[in-house]
Amino acid sequence: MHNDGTNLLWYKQPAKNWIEALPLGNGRIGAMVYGGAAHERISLNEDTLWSGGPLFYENKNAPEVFRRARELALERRYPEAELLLEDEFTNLTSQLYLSLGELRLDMEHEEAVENYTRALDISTGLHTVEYDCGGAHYKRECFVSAPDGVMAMHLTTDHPEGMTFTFSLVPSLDATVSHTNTSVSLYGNCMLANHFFGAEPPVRGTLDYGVEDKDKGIGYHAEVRVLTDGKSEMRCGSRIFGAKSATLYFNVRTSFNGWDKHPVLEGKPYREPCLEELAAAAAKPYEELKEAHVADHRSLYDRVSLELGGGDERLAPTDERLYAHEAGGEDLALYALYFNFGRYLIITASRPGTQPANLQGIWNDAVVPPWSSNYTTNINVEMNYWPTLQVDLAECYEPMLKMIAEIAESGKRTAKEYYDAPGFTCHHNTDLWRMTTPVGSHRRHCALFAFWPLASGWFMRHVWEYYEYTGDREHLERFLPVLKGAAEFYAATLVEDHDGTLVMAPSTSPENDFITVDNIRCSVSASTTMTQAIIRDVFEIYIKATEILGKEGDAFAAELASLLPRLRGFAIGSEGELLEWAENVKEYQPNHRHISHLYGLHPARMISLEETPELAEACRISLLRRGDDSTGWAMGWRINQWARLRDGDHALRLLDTQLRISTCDVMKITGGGTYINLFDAHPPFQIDGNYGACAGIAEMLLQTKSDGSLDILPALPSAWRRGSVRGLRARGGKKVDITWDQDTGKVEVKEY
Ligand code: FUC
Repeated sequence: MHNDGTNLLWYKQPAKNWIEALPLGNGRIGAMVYGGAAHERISLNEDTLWSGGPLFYENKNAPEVFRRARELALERRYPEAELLLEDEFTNLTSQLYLSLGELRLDMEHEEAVENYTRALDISTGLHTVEYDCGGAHYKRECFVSAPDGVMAMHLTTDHPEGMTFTFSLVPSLDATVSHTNTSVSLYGNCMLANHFFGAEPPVRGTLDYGVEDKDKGIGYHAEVRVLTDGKSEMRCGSRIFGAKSATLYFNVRTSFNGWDKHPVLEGKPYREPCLEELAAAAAKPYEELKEAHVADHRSLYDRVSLELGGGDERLAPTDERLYAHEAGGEDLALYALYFNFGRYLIITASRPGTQPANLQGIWNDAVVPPWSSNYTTNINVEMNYWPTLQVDLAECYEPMLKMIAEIAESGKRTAKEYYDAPGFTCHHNTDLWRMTTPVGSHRRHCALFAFWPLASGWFMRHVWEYYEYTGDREHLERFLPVLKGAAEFYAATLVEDHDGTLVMAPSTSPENDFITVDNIRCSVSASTTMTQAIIRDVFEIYIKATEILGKEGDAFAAELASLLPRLRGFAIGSEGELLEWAENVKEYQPNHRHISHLYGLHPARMISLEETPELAEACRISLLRRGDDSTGWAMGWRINQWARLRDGDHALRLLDTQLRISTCDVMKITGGGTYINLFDAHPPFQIDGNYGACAGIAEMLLQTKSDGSLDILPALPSAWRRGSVRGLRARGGKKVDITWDQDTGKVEVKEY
């Protein structure tokens, strides 16, 4: 295997735990391979395996509560407004993204294992384990195929008598497992669990799987079967012996039939499709299946490359490289590897027709995962899609766009029943069932995350950016009603503040609070910079979209245009920072991980060094005040912000901090980093940081100015002396190759 240190993760020991295992996926099936020589474990997921079913959390008093909270906020009685919202506006939490279980493989090895390696080639999506045992060589190759829809694992040995192993599926949920000599199936239903959800996600063991169909959750059928030249028998499960080679095929399908369909009463068939796909894949020669997988993977992965140079340090095992980097050793290729790994995670987690990447992408081994492994929409799911268009993977954006279109439907009821407003809205969490209501369950200090009906607005930036990068007018036409629905909600909820400007009151700034003049910790204000910026963004996007589509006479666009100059804009605080709330108040946590008020600098483009230098400087001061050290995603966001401020050295400093090793897998809100499998550590594992950093690196190398011209190497760190990047996409759809040498000052650019 050719290794230049930018496409290969490899180790001299198997994973000790899940955060050392290596991810495979086809957008739908997720697999984490531990790579144990004698005892292999592969943790398995399916992207529609969630608890629950369609459900709307009603709150009949919500519109009245909202009106009262608005009055209180406008009267600057913030703590009262906050308390009211927390007590009477919030509701139950989202559903859980579940773990399916594990494929276990136990080799009957009697002697010690030697010369062990495991590797994931991210340019092909192939995982390999190789070792010697008892004088024989063993090799195991594994991948999850998008074209054939299954996972395959191919085992070979040159042992004259072949190998012996047993295999099984170990469920995470209450399920049935049944074996034959050559196959194992695992099936059951997820928990409907809605009625179990109290203030917190449920605890394992208290989950209710239901007895009658109406009370059951998503049905699933998983199966693994083996083809081998060896023999098989039932002994401690399915046992294969005397095999020179064996191929295991795995598939899983669920009854999920759409966000608004009961998963059982209106579920779709899943057992037969699961078995049919499995049979079709197993009918093909293994090499053919593998070639189709590699060709498909490469067709996406090979579109972009990054070369930053480097020496022999790039050949070391990945964990050793991370430790050496943290100790201050130079490893330029490590940045390229990390960037490529972000692209790999897009290809493996998001494919057309699959669910968008959630907090953990599609990989989760817990029944009750951190933050339910849901879609957190006040930064996290947005960040998951930041790099996708930049690295020329527009088709992998489809799941996000589809979710947005579905939320534009499900969120109408929340707009109506919580705000008495037209259009649609979505608060800070959603799930497979496209929930849009505010969570929080009446807890103290929940408003800072729960009261935030701005996700629907932020999503419009994604709708817009897809158009910017692809120029796809049909997409814009299709999404025009969605853009309109988002704008209608905000247009209807705006209110005049005492200075005559229009604000959305009350407002929060995810997820920070401030100290009131009475020295009370509070998150609810009369307006916040992020809320105002998102609303402005939505209005401007709708207006631009109607212009592009030749709908100049659009009356609603004219109405929005008349609101724009009245919207409260950006302001600068007493320390020169960009103001976060309506007043110049002290942050409760000055170094907070969220930098929501900088939305206008990134991801939006309302603030720039060229066009609004004073505001850009205010953003710089805000970033300095917040500091670099934070959770994984928060550092990822900061990389993008510093890139927009054209400070490549600061962006690289953040990347270096993000690359420090983490071994912590419990929930913390400080101390982010990277696990040795290159997964981002919030901690715990959260995939947004991987995507955020990947986008940040692209942003350091290429941006597009507001006049549409290319901004080449806007934030190139001085340490990246020579290099090249190929195939990045700019807004406007151009592909760009750049080669640079900072010593000679030579930069070559190719646009196509
Ligand atoms: C938001 C963030 C947390 C975490 C969680 C999933 O609440 O503030 O840091 O990422 O989402």
